Amino acid sequence: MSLTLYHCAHARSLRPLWCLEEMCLDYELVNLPFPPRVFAKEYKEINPLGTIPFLVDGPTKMSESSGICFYLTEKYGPTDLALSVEDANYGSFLNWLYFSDATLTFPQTLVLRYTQLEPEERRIPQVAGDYSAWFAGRLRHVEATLADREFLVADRFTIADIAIGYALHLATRLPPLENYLGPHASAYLERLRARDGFQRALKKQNT
Ligand SMILES: N[C@@H](CCC(=O)N[C@@H](CS)C(=O)NCC(=O)O)C(=O)O
Repeated sequence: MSLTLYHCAHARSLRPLWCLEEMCLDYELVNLPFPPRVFAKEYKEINPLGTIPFLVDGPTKMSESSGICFYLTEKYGPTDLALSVEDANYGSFLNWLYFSDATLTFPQTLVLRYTQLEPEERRIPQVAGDYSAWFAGRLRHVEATLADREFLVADRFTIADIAIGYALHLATRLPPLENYLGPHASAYLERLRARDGFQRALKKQNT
């Protein structure tokens, strides 16, 4: 096995980094400045998209954070971090994995871009406001789900919690969204952040 993960501190690559730590796999971590497209131009020779994460596993190359977590559990499991297709919660498990980036992190990215990343003259408060409201609406589904459970599916910690937990972590780091989490989501995020695997992942970052 020869796994290499390209990462920027607190970016979406934290999902696979956290997963690698929870699974205690051997891997090489390459920490990059953000955005690598600007500050590590040579990175485009490795990942032409210029985005992170990027996982290299022999001939396998992947650029989707939740998809990489799924790949790691399938390829290097069995592990309790994943559910099998026979599990009654399998559909829900997959739905949370896709929901994490397509529905939660997508609006967060627009808020980040139009409040912080763009130069002052290109910032657009209306975009930030509209997509903050979008995020708040989608977050209600997470808050309601966590009202009666500790983890999202199957009464145990899985990569669905890594994928969704990262979006909650990012929200607390984005000023327009930092106070958006309800009491259940906030308590859940604190439980996730207390995990050894998450703490080890944070220590591997360049901050
Ligand atoms: N859907 C992808 C999105 C990857 C992505 O856009 N990553 C962002 C950082 S969180 C990035 O690399 N942005 C820098 C850029 O676009 O130049 C995923 O889930 O990993």
